[in-house]
Amino acid sequence: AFVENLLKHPTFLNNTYTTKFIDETPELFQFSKRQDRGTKVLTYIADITVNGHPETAGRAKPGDVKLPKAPAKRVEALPYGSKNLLDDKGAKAVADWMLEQPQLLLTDTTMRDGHQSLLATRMRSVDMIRVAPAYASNLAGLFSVECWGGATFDVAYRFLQECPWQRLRDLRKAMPNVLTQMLLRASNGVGYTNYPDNVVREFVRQAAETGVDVFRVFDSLNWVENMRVAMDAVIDTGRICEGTICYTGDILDPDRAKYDLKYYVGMAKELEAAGAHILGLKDMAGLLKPAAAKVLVTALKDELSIPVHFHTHDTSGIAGATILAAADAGVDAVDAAMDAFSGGTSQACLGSIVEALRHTPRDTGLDISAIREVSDYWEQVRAQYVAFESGLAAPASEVYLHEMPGGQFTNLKAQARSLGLEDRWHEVAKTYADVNRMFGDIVKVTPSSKVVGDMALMMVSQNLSRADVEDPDKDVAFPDSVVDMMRGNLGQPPGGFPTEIVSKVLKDEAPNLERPGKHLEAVDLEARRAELSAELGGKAIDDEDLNGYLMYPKVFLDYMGRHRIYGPVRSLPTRTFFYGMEPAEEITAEIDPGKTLEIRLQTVGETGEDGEVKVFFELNGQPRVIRVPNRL
Ligand code: BTN
Ligand code: 3PY
Ligand code: ZN
Repeated sequence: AFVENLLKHPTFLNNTYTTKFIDETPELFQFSKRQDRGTKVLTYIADITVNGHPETAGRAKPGDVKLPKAPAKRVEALPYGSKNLLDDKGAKAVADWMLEQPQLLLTDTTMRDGHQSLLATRMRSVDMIRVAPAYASNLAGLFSVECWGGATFDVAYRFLQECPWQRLRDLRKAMPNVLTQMLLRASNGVGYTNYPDNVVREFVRQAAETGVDVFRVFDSLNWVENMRVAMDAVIDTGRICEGTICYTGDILDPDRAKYDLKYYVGMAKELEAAGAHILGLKDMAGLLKPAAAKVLVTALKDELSIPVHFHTHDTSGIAGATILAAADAGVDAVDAAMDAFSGGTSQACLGSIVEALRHTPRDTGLDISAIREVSDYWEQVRAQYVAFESGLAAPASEVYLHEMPGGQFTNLKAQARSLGLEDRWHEVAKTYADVNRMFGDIVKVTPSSKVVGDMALMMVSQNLSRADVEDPDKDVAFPDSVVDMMRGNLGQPPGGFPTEIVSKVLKDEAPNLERPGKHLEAVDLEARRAELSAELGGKAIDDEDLNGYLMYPKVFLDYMGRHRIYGPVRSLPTRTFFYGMEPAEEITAEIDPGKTLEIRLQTVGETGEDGEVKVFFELNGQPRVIRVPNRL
């Protein structure tokens, strides 16, 4: 019936549809017969096999990759890990333990920032869950595994057609002894805008319940005032609150005095006083240089009584040196990515840090052969995602000019490409730096980094210079996100935004200088649950789905609409998800624990008069024919 609705739809008949057609055309979903999950998954495979996946069209294709094989468990009984300590003794005890350890503690970022920074966040849950038992058994000495939050939440719904909560639940179950970690944008949740306080609290409560142990909480303008709601909510759950400074500028550069040592130490003390169990030092662009790290970490260790956890990116190629300098200065924990997901806009190489520190006082104690095995697994995983590789071919000192976060770099480059500005990339980078100065030299991290990026792209595409934008006699149409930020809807940077740019953007409108959440009315959660239930034809709505809807109403509904047609496609192998199947190929997909679909593609028929293709499968040994429109 779906296909009938589709084929009769005027947009479809006129050939004016796009890949968003299904999302934007709810009446297609009005059919009575509910299909079983096997049929839905076959419909998805048939559609991708015939039409391709819109996200991989025209991109590099993986070679003949096999299903990645995870390393075997080296021990049967799971070693006592950081998560066991949290469960037994609580968050404060974990922080105290961190301070007592001589070894440098490590967080593996592969499952969050690693792929966010190298593969536009496109890693699918199955590729993570398959290797999680090897982490629990062979790498239980890790401090934590960063595997949730940041951009992974909306990308899961939006592009991977899967539920981010289910990913978290499955990972937690497969790694019961190691801390899971997420990145939380304070009042911006895992979104790009400030949410009402009760939405932020409810989101944190649910994230803790489903499986997050360590919450790295930051604000995109470093405004501690705007972090308290999220931090308090984390502390209330009994989980670990990592109150985080975002590092920008250069503390050793007298010309960047706004963000000097005193500024960072002051902010760190505010976060400690606000109840942070750990101080996060988040160098999202990789600007902290080795000599500056020595000064900053030494000062933080002197002034604070909580542990310090350092995060950086290797865009410049020098992150390893910075990490070793931080380790020398006594930093308690650092982030790194497994070798195959390290370097460039991602984190520094985990295995190499382990080796560099071996036989030194900060020896991590991790087993390098276990790391190599896991990295070999990640290498096979990465090969499946070549369509999303878009990073740096070589380290780039240009990062000290533009100061773009590693997690934004590839995205902005892709946006530039789609606007036809790819060969003007260095101009975009330079303009990004100009915009930063024009906005008063702000912290650039999601969502403020997106605002700066939007402005830079607008200026380059319209050939506007900073002087043009600042010219009081010149009319400039600012991007919505710029207007929103100048209104104060992301909060205030240190010292506020320059009045000239605020009045140019807002004209006579007065900005709000108070905490944005103060003016947002609490959301009636049960009313929203009822509204969502009605949207989905009376379906019962659990708290996870409600939280997805509260964060991203349209993205969530689009996901649910596609889920009704395509079913549990998260269980498909990655190659199948992005490229469909070849004739005579066989795959399996575990749609529930113990319930596995055995799928064989027999053959793809010719396109009929009606524009439809018959795709012939065997599903668990039974022949099945699926009809899909040929949209090519
Ligand atoms: C997107 O770009 O809309 C997300 C990727 C998922 C799209 C799948 S591909 C086959 C099917 N047809 C659609 O219109 N959407 C889904
Ligand atoms: C995010 O918020 O997604 C980031 O990675 C910021 O660095
Ligand atoms: Zn990062």
